[in-house]
Amino acid sequence: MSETPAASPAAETDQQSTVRRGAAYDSVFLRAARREPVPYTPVWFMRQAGRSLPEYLKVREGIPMLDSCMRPELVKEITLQPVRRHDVDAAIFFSDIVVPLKAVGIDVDIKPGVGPVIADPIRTVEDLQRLRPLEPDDMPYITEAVGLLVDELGGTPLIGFAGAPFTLASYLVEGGPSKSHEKTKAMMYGAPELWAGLVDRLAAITSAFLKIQIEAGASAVQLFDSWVGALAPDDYRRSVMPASTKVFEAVADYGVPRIHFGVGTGELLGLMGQAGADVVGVDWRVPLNVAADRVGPDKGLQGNLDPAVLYAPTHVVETKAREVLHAAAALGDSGHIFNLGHGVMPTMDPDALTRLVAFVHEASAR
Ligand code: 1CP
Repeated sequence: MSETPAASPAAETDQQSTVRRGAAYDSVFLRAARREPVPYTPVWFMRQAGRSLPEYLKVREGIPMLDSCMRPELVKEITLQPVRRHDVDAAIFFSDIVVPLKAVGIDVDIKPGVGPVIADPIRTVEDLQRLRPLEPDDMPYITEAVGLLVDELGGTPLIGFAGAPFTLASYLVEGGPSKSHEKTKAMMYGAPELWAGLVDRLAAITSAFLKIQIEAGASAVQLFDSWVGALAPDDYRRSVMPASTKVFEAVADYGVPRIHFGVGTGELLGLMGQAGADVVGVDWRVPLNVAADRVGPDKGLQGNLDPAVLYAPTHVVETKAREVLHAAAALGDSGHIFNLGHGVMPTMDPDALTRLVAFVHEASAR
């Protein structure tokens, strides 16, 4: 990380922002995402900023989750914590997929131990009218936090992110976390026009959220479609993929790598490869050499150690991590970003993650 003092984001010119974005351009993470040769495999962890770290629990004490996302200095500190601790190759911006929904006026709260809860779910054409477009001025705190972070991170890239239309729609329609997504699917199957209107509005909100982060200096973005694995391929292709493709197209001109992730997506990997991302995230159920065949040529892959492996002894973690690296050799010399198959769990030992980063760097050195 750079020692340079943070410049005031308000005083920043477009040119400075371009220069600052440039600082991470040759980082191992961005090179791998562009499928350029790398000296070792880069690694970061989904949900690396958060509940597994005692220093996170300390700074969050007494501050509700969504309030914390609106405090730039706090967002900066939480985003940097795992970078300092684990020596990961990228920072993921500390926020949440529902933050832009709150910014457009949806009554959403993140309840501890539950997740996002929506006071008035969206289930009718009238409800849909409440989902207005997201304007850059709706989120000055995001622009400020990204600016502070990019100054501090120097050559370490910052990954911006957003929720994909299907996963956001699930929270909005169900009213909270759901295992079966039955109300969401009922709308998708039973009211296709309403559904199309919903995912279209969400695609616009998500595109705007990603643009805000990229324009402030994020040098890669990840679209989280965490729950899309609940769909059959034909339904995904018909009812969801066009909205996700709109998001990737909306940010294509910035030239920053676009990562696309979901859980349980083994049967969807081919379509996700076509949806428009540069890198496809894979959970632990499909070995990366098989995923490479399904996703198709010219795409990077991210993943895919089973997060639960981290609870096993170190030598087992290393054996399993080596298997992931071995499977990724199918991609050739580049194009693999090491990650877990899903997020860091709250009870995980942070030291096991630090050891894993060092191991991946060492075992993959070329
Ligand atoms: O009180 C707390 O500490 C709240 C826990 C928490 C945290 C740390 C939530 C609530 N969100 C976050 C931060 C967060 N969420 C990040 C930050 C950066 C990082 O990864 O380190 C990111 C990228 C997200 C994205 C997110 N939020 C996703 C997609 C990623 C994934 O894990 O699949 C999803 C599905 C959410 C919704 C959400 N927010 C919070 C929870 C507990 C959930 C999941 C609830 C559910 O099971 O449906």
